[in-house]
Amino acid sequence: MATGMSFENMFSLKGRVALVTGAAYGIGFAIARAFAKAGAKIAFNCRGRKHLDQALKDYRDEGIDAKGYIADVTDEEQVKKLVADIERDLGTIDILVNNAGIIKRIPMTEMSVAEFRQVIDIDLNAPFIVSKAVIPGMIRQGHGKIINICSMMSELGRETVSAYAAAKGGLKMLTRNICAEYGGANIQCNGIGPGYIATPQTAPLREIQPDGSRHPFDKFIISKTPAARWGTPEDLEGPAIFLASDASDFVNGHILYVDGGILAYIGKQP
Ligand code: NAP
Ligand code: GCO
Repeated sequence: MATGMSFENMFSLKGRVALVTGAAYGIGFAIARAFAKAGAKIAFNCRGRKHLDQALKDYRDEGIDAKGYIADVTDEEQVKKLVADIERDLGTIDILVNNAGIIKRIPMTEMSVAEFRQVIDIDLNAPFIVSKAVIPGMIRQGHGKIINICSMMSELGRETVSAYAAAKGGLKMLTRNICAEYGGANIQCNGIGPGYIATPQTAPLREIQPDGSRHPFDKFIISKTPAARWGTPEDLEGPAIFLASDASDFVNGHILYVDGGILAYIGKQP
């Protein structure tokens, strides 16, 4: 409980074991790096050797001794092994960030069922699988923090992202349900809903056009965002540390939108 703690201890993650899924690059990497700066021991996974080796080098370059594992978060057996390996190498997981995710931008009537299922599998089923594997250890040790990376699409729809919106809307409710089911075990499960963040996932929306002009979607996002810019992965560091630390011990089942104001804004008047 944070009451009476010094400011530094309140936000410190010293000695905590954190698993950030899909943290070889992008938002996951920035969150893991921030946790390491706050004192946490970092574990991350990704799907292939090439990304793993590059990420281990990137963490080392930042002075972070992260442990990296190859594991697909949609595969329950691989996830069980991942959690067991982390417990062996670092100890019981104190903080889980369900960050791994994909998007497919395809109009709904053109999207195959297999494509829809793949997005749901990675963006919604996997946070269930990983949380399920980690919660028993958190119960045994008497505390735990789970952060689910949600989206603007946990609240809003748009053309071409039906599967992603369905998954991220579901993830918001999985977050609330984990809070409801395990809050009594001193587990806090919250979400972060990033706005439009400049990462590989959104690179196609920011591509410079053949005539040298900016992508129309890029201009659209700037006009929809009161902060008038894209977010950066670093914008998520403070909110993630807050939700991983003792400072948020009575915050549970909440989605913290970190969106430069998008959800507060109806859009520019004509
Ligand atoms: P990104 O740059 O595409 O990174 C996604 C990460 O997820 C990659 O490291 C990828 O690893 C990993 N991953 C995907 N499927 C996986 C699987 N089955 N098993 C293990 N790892 C897997 O995306 P990002 O923009 O950083 O997004 C991170 C999270 O934030 C996602 O959940 C995304 O939906 C969410 N988000 C992003 C934005 C944004 O504007 N960028 C906004 C809101 C929410 P591999 O190397 O194995 O492919
Ligand atoms: C899209 C984007 C979004 C963002 C993010 C918004 O195509 O609309 O990729 O879905 O990545 O999730 O919060």
